[in-house]
Amino acid sequence: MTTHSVPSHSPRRRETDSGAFFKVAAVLLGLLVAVLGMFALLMWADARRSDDATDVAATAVNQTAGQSSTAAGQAADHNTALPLDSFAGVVPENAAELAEAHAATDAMLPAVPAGNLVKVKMTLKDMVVEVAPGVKYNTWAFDGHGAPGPILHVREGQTVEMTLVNGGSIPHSIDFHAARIAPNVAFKDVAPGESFTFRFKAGDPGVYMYHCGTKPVLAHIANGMYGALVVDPAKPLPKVDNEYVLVGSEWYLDSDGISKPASLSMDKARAMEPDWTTFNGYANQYVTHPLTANPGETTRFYVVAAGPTLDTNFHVVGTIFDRAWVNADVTNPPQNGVQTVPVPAGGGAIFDVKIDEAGLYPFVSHAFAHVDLGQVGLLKVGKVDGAASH
Ligand SMILES: [Cu+2]
Repeated sequence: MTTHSVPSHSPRRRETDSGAFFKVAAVLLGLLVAVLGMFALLMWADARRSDDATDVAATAVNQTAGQSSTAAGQAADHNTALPLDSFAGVVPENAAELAEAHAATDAMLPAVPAGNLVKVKMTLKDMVVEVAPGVKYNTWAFDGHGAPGPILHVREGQTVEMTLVNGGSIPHSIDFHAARIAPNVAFKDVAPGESFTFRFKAGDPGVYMYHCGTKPVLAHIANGMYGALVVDPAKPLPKVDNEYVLVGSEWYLDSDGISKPASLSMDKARAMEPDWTTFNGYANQYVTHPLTANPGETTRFYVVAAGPTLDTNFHVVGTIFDRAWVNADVTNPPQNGVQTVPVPAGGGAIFDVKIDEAGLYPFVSHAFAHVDLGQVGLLKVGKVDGAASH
């Protein structure tokens, strides 16, 4: 009978093996410690380098701007104490009156300029804007527009010639998501008082974000440096009756902004704890001054989520998207019969709704904390009285 002998070692042999094993293990462990030590050293050096970079940026900003010193100072301070003071919903007593008096940002999509070359000139400026009734904020934004910047509209194949004039007190830049271009060349920092012109071909249809890309980008976007560019496809989308552009964004305040303008709270921006969230820069502005449509018309919304960090979960109460070009991919057929579409920070999407029945149809970010903070408006269809449902 054959037996399969299990290799066995004498006790003596086992002892020897285990001794050798421990020696090898000790050597390997030593090597591991050395390698980990090296990694730790490299990571520490890297952290030091990025801290230094932040400090350099903060110093540069501190030297050149008054209100920016808070943001930049906080950018270098990593010891954020939580919880952070919230100014969410804090408005003066006459807020309703102020909201009524506020001229809502024009959300209508402008016409496409004629010709193959579309010249765009924007001047960046340090300016105070209102982000909610009676709530003032120190932005770095676009002269004549505030935040967001102008809605740009071109057709696929047109060339955009962008001239950025820096009328602010620190360096800024402009980054077009619609462009295929070397960012280190085109999206470079422009010093205060300087201007810079570059061109790109709008070869990819959709709706795109543009924004300042100067470091720290979180602070520059949070301070209002963003906008939307619509690129019509060469083969046009179905014709609709109304076209509106909505740019979602959030605001992080270091004070309530009532007795004096608030500036950026970098701590809150990092913690993603906004005081206000808005469509086109001002909380609830289209609740007081609704966008309009007639019964039976189709309305198209071009939505960009500028962030700086949070998404906009776009939904129109009382209807369903007949067509939704998710991620603004207009080279493929749209989705049909969709209720809510997340528009990611830095992304865009296009929505068509045909509404037959007169009424007040709220459009929201269905992440409802955002509705509470101001990211809600109304599409008023036909002649209606009364208050909105949401
Ligand atoms: Cu900037």
